[in-house]
Amino acid sequence: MEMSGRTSKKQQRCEQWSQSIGKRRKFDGPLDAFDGVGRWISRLLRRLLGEVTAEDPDPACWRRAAAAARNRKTSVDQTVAGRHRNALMERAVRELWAESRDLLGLHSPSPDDAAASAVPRADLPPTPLAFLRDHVSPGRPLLISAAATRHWPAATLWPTESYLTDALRSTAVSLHLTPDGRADALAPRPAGSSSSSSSKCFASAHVRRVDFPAAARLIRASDPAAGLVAYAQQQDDCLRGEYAAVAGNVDAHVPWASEALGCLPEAVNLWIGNAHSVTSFHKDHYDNIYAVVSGEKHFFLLPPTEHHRLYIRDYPAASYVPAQAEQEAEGEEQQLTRLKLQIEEPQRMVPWSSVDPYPASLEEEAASFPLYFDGPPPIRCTVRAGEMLYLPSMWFHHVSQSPGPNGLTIAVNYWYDMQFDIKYAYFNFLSSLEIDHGSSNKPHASEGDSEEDD
Ligand SMILES: O=C(O)CCC(=O)C(=O)O
Repeated sequence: MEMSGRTSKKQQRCEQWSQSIGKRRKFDGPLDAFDGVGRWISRLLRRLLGEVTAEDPDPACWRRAAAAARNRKTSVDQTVAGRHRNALMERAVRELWAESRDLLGLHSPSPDDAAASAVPRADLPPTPLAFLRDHVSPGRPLLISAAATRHWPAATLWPTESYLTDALRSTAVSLHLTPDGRADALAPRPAGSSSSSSSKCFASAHVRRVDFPAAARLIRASDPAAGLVAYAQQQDDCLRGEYAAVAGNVDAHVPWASEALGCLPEAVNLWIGNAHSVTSFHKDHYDNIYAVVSGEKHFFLLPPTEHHRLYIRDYPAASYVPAQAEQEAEGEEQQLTRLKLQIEEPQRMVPWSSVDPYPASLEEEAASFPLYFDGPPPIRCTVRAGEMLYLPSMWFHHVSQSPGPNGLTIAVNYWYDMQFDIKYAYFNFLSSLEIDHGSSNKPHASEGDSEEDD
């Protein structure tokens, strides 16, 4: 997803891996056979296109509207015919949101039960067949209780104050630094930067290699009030790379998921942060098994069918850099205090979700992005220490966290290559449909699935 640091790595991997799709899989047949959501989307899209065609004014009216728009140098969609078409599109897509949630059985819990989630919960890990049938094939999340990781040595070792610091005493790790805990997220464009109409940019963290004990200290002390938030979140299979010394404390893969998906994970990542690190809305081309070891992770989820609600637009890429030239040697933590944002040169654009679910001004954000704020609430799911979330590929997620007793939130996730099947094609087609809901909702040139994920 980072288009600078993080996303470009994922993007490269995705390109390489997508070339090898199909070589390792055992279960291509059954996945297609259970592809209920894909078929449902196809049915809805056919209906939607049928309605738009059937209810459009006659072709002569369309031609007149298009000519009038050309003469006035406005878009066809600003004409009466265009607005009529947009209204139909929006109505049909809103129906799709409701019907796909219904199809997946993701019903909002009672508002009286603040802790409840629409995500189905299992006390024990599923069998591979049940996981494939009930979750992977329909693309339906699953939360699995602490029984899933109770046998991991990490479950007891990592939440302590000192185990990781001792085990990784002389290990340099990649630390992602931002002033406010929002890496790979939109930020106000730095003053003086030119050549883009957007007032925002896509900001990537400043990445430093730091000895783990110093990294843990910086993470615990992270605070936007002090202008520095550190998050260890290198997404390049880092548990088996930088953190290899402690990789044996967790399962090398998730056996029931590997069996169901017909492959081993492509990447196993470690995430260590405190309450100030937030991951903005995005999606990934992976089936994700996300296990929390210490603290809690709070997910906001939107199914891929709700693509339009996130207003994915192109933003110029920017990176945080030290405000003054760094003099310290690698491994030292002093002077890591001030960062400034710089637009990347040569400029490149990153397609990213425009929506911040916790904006400074809710009124302003809701007026700019009504499809998100007026639509069904995102599906909330808190994953507690010991629990595992299955997050199907292409689901949008926004993640915040609460630390455990050691002052850290620690999680491991297993990314499995997704199946680039007919559902993928349907979602791409859906995302290419334009809903012109006010000026904030104009699709960007590269809309489709080249996108913010990886
Ligand atoms: O834990 C986080 O901060 C983000 C996790 C995430 O985006 C992922 O697993 O894909």
